[in-house]
Amino acid sequence: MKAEHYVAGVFRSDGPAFPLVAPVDGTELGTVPEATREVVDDAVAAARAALKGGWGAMGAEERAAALRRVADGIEARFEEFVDAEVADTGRPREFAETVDVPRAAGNFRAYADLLYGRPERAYTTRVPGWSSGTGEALNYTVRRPLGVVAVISPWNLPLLLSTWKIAPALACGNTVVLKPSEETPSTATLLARVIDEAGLPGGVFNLVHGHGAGAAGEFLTGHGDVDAIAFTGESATGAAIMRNAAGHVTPVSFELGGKNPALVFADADLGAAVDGTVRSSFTHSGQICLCTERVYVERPVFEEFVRELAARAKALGGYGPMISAEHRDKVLSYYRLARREGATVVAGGGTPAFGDERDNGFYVEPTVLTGLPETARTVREEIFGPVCHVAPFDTEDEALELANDSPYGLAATLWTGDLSRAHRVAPRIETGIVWVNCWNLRDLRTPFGGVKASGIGREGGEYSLDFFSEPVNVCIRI
Ligand code: NAD
Ligand code: 6OD
Repeated sequence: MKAEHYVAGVFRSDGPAFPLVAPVDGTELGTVPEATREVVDDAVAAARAALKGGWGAMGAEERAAALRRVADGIEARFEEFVDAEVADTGRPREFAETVDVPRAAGNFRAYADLLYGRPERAYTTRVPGWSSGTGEALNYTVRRPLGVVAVISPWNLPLLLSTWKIAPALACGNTVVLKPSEETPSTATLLARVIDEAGLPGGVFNLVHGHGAGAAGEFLTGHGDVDAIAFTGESATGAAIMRNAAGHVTPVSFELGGKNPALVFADADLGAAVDGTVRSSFTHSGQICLCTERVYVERPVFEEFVRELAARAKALGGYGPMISAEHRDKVLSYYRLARREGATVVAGGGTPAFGDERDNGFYVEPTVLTGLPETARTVREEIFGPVCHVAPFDTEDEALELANDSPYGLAATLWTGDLSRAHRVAPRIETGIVWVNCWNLRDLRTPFGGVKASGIGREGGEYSLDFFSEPVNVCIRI
């Protein structure tokens, strides 16, 4: 898969090239062109021209039909998308087949449906004046596109997360410039092909490749002609983007990092809680923002839970690598830090030896830790690898205090057989999402996002449409 920029409906590969490395075995997959400031300027100008050219004014039905053609196009190239996502990320093929690619098509269909079925969410009132003497007025609200939207996406779910923003942005009539992660450019390039084939006018969707700080990401998010920024990635990157965007007061929607807690009560189905925690801590080798890194277990079942979880972690096979050598080294540095901080390593804690080419890849072992104080950096900082720390608690209040004692607030998982407890505890957890007796069960219409350092705003269904469009009040004096 050759990574290319896509600007004003034209594929190009200008800019210096950098290597794309396969995380499974460290080999070079190809090269990626690094967008210069000129390429970024061209992309933003093309997006602006396409906006003026009528995309924003197009009828909802035609825009929805265009989004559906993109969804169909993704499905028509299903295997190519799977191959590209597997090559760039090293994830198990089944994950790309069942999550990444179907969800990407689903993202376009979901927003086509919402758009098509949605009359303008208009607040219309005809009322006597707000205060005496102002007379009667008719107030109504129209929603218009924000304009040119910059989408900056991470490497962990490259296609799923970029389409999660591109689809609603386009649905609302905006034009888009996407900068995917430099680690995972391939499915973005394929998406540009699909969008081209789907006949969207040139400039409606643009793609620029390259790095973030001091490069394409920074050029784009600091650009004076960008009207909004939708970003998913680390909290520290979000802060840098915010500083950069402040110069033009560009609005932002942020999905950021997490240090997600799971609470396991003694009244839970313990088998289900262990199964669920294996999924929530180790899926995609912990490289999903929703993954659990802190597990709190009620004391009577603590020992049994740890024993079972450790056994399952040790037996895990077929897992994928970390995205890069750099990220593997970061995760391993936390494994060493955990030991220095006094952790008991009950499973994993190092790198696996496969005896084949994977030994040149960027793998780390699924790891279960216990025995750390809540002040330990290992318990407080996002690691973004296949690792969780398990600690006991005695009361519901203590469990809540532990869960909420974090700078992050993205997602929590609650395991209990007591319905009243579920309803009592869930709203008191300071995260944007609480899953009860499940994990990552997604409905694309629900609000998705984090509180505290985990994000700003919500995506999903109407929530995305709210961010990607601007309400305008029209007041007519009668
Ligand atoms: P990252 O922040 O390093 O990079 C994300 C994107 O930002 C990349 O495209 C990168 O090139 C770009 N970027 C980096 N510095 C930039 C800058 N100064 N200006 C503009 N762009 C810049 O994140 P990552 O390592 O790719 O992804 C992992 C992180 O993303 C984790 O922290 C994870 O929790 C978070 N994440 C959050 C969610 C969520 O929904 N809350 C989802 C996925 C990932
Ligand atoms: O499922 C989604 O819509 C979503 N935004 C998932 C984010 C996962 C983070 O890594």
